[in-house]
Amino acid sequence: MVAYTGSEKEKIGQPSLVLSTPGPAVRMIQEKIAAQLPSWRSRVGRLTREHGNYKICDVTVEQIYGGIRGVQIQVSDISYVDPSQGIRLRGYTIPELMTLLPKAPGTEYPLVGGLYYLLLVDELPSDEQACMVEEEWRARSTVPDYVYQVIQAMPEDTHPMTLLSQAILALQRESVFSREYARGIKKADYWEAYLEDSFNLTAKLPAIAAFIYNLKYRQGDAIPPDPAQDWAANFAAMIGYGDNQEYQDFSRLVMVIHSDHEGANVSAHASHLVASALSDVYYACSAGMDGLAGPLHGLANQECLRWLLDVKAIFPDLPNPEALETFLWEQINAGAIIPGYGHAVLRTTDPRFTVQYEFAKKYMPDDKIFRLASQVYDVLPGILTRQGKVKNPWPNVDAINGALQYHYGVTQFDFYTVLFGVSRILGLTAHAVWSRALGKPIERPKSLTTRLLEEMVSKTGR
Ligand code: CMX
Repeated sequence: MVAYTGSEKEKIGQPSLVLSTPGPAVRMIQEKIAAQLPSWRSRVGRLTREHGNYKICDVTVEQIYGGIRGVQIQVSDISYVDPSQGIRLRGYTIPELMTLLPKAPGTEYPLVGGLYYLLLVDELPSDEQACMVEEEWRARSTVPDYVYQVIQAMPEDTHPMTLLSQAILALQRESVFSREYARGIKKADYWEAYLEDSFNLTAKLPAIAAFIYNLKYRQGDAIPPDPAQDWAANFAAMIGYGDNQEYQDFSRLVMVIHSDHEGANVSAHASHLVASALSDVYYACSAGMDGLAGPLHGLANQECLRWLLDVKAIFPDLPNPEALETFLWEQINAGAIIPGYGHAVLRTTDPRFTVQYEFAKKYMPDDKIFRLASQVYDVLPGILTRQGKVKNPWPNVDAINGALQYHYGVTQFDFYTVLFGVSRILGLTAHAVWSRALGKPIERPKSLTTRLLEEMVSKTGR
């Protein structure tokens, strides 16, 4: 039995987490968003009114059967993936964010509260504004006991991503939006309730993730939150890294870089689709996590480390470049998918890979798994390019994350996607708030049958 009990003793059926009045950070963000809304609504209104019939792209049969790849179906003003440059969050590249976001005291790594402010408000926060978000998170961070009980009730071998998704779904009973919607809240105000829910959910994520970690890998040995720490460092502290400044910095880095990757990747799109039905952010984020849990998406980081460890077992003393090249060719020729390489949109090395690579070069240059990951990076893109099948031969964010976690002793690789997920919910919730603020409708594209497609193409004679 786990020692962790949380502190809220409440009766099922009585939502109690909701703050009756928003705290200062939420009020500040509400005001900032409200001030921008007239201009955004008029821009979007003008585009749809005056250019509603403007054709953005054609969709081919190949695209319909091929994962609607490249079809521009979404607008995200929060982030954009430039195929040749990588992600920009509110226009800022990863290196710019690492420089410009307010820093946690005593370190050169950002406060994640500052990033959340930027994602929501579209302006770089001052130190004070970033600290206000952190403070608001602190005030809302208590997780109700029943959420922990849901997690504890699951069989021991349940994947941590399932537990994360279930915990978020369990929290749905706290939804301010669902309660206010039932009371007849005006459509123009939906976003404010979404913002409340978003703060409540994101505030609790570090404690939920730490609970899952401690339950699964530390015999349920809970470590209480450290209110002196910021959101990301507090998470690190709650899984046993309270005295490890380097891991806390890594945690800050991880939470910034995984937060968003524009609006049409699997987790973002799943979450957006669910929220478009006016399901609240808990439903939407749980759905987003279910998509992130797939091996072609967020689970790839756990697969990457598994693969690197397999390679290391074959070459315990690190391979020479020729031996590694021969081995990789054998893998590719046998049809293996090398996790961490390739991307549906990117056509360059993922800057989220690069920033972790630089971190590792600085703090763990001699770590054997990192050196192996680095050797693979030297050789594999050339092989994938020569093989000619892969559209992007370069590493993505997942290629190296596990190697760094492993170095610090977070060796349970099935947990890595949870870390990705906790960060990604920052982006999912920011998107959800803005989708409601701009009054985006329910999504309902159209599906066809193969026979209809055959009839359509037969008319063209080709
Ligand atoms: N190793 C070997 N072959 C690969 C490959 C890789 N890493 N990535 C793609 N290919 C192959 C594909 O299987 C495909 O082969 P077939 O034509 O025989 O089916 C071919 O190359 C073309 O694929 P693509 O168009 O370049 O890639 P997709 O856009 O279809 O898929 C992705 C993109 C990421 C799913 C794919 O590259 C992959 O599976 N990579 C490994 C998993 C991974 O790292 N996922 C994390 C992505 C980041 C994220 O979403 O978080």
